[in-house]
Amino acid sequence: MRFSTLAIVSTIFIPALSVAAKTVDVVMADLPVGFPGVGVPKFLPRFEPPTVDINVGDTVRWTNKGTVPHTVDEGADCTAVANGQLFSSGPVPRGGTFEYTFNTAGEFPYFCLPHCAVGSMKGTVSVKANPTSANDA
Ligand SMILES: [Cu+2]
Repeated sequence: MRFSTLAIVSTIFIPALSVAAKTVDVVMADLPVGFPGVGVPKFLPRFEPPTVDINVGDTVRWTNKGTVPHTVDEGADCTAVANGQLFSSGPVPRGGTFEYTFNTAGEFPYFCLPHCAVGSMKGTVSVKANPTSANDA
């Protein structure tokens, strides 16, 4: 009697390939920075967490839990992507949210327009190719 490895592997892994899209939260607020216990605690506007890892098809939801408006602008070094900027929220007020669904794999640096110069309000979304996308080609 032959043992069908392929059948067993398929049975185990096919459900795992159906990865449901998810939403990941990032907070925008004045949060403590620096080294705990050293000097006076310092609060600066920033994104928390500053880096998120997601899969293609997932959504990032930024929520402003601070007191002043923030933006979510694709770009590095406080400079917006010149052409084809994927996302630019405009001012997100206190309590407001901005969402973007990433449909392409890659690294997407972003920043807050009014607070990038402070040096603290930058982030990166790292998007991995979804395992199922290999079957979509
Ligand atoms: Cu800001």
